[in-house]
Amino acid sequence: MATIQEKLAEKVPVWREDIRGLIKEHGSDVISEVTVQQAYGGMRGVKGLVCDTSYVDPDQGLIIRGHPISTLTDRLPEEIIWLLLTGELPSEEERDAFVKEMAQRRDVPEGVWKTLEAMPADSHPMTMLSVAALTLEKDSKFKAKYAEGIKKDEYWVWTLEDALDLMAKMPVVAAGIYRMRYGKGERIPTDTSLDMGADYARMLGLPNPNGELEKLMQLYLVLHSDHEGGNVSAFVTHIVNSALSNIYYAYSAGMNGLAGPLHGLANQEVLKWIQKLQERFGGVPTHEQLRDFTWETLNAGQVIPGYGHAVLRQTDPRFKAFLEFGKKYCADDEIFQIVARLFEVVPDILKQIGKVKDPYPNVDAGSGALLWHYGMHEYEYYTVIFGISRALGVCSQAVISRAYMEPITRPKSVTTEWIKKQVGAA
Ligand code: HAX
Repeated sequence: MATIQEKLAEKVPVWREDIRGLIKEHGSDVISEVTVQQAYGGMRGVKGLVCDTSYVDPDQGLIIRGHPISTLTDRLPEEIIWLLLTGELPSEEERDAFVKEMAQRRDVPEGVWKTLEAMPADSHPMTMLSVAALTLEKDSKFKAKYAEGIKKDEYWVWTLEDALDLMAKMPVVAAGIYRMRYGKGERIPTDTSLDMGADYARMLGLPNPNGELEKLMQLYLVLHSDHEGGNVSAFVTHIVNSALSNIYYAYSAGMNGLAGPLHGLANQEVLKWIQKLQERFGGVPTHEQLRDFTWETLNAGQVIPGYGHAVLRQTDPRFKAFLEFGKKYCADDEIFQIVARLFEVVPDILKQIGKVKDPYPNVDAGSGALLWHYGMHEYEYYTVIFGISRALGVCSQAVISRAYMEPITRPKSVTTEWIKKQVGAA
């Protein structure tokens, strides 16, 4: 049995050699080209980034290290961390030891709580999450080692230490934010005998009938963990860490991107939108009423939250996993029923308007309904859970980038004048 540090110490030199050979043999081969449309269009489809932790197939959805996400839904978040970092699932023995190791890293310094308590009482919970990550920064092991003067080929070792610390602490921080921000009473201390997902569910202090909330949180942390390298939170984390700003700075920056309504805030927007629906029609609307409301939203120039994706072109398998969970545990819940019914109505409408490339639900379309069912009605908080899950992916990506000894990220920008000259435009 190996520890994660030993496993990576074995693999990193092999990966490096492989990439060195690839660059040596094929360094000047072309893998992508950029059109004018792409340069002004959010670089959609431009292949200029490497991410080996996961890949999003337009039709199959998220694939983590070769495993489709639908095959990983019964795994613990710790197993996913191991998979993201090493490319393999842990043995049972490795998993159990790693769960224990991660539990030992959960302590959160008092200064973090004091900082959060000093923030305005109506701060957005995502702002609190980002500030908490920055407050933890003072203890960065990478920063301390860098100041001592370590070699570049060792950067990954200390980035890994920071990454594991951060991933382990953020659920504790997030549960503390929930209780503080919404007046739920004292913080509930961590229980190091539990895995990350179960402990997080317990620290929230919400009803947990038959352990269902624990199961939901384990699933939640797994499903949102990673989504290749080009999404806003992953890309931002990658860029900031490439400047050797440590993982706390980089993750905090990534979370500021996740807080946008076109990215991680969409789960909050979905719930708001569904509640408007409920208010308007009372109870679960008919298919016809849902159709009218969807058109009304579109005609008002707004997007349908939870639908569409920059890469996916089919129903997100993560949405399907939440739908299955809901059918199993809360099929009678009104909000869940609306989510399920919207799935029957919205794709056809989005297909009709023509311009939407992916008319199907993404992960955010279903997650909020389940949280609501288990008593978490503060939907502004939902993105925080996305954020602590996304720590798994973005931090693993940073470790791998340092393992590959990638340089600072610095693509070239050009001016409109330059583009006009280049393409011979008037
Ligand atoms: N409702 C209405 N219109 C939509 C739409 C939706 N759900 N999704 C896309 N469109 C529109 C776009 O606004 C765009 O219109 P304009 O040309 O008039 O600007 C057009 O369809 C083409 O967009 P696209 O190429 O299909 O989509 P993008 O890659 O530009 O954007 C988004 C992808 C996810 C941002 C987009 O689908 C959207 O805004 N969805 C709603 C918000 C949402 O659910 N976000 C969460 C995504 C998952 C995620 O990252 N979670 O963190």
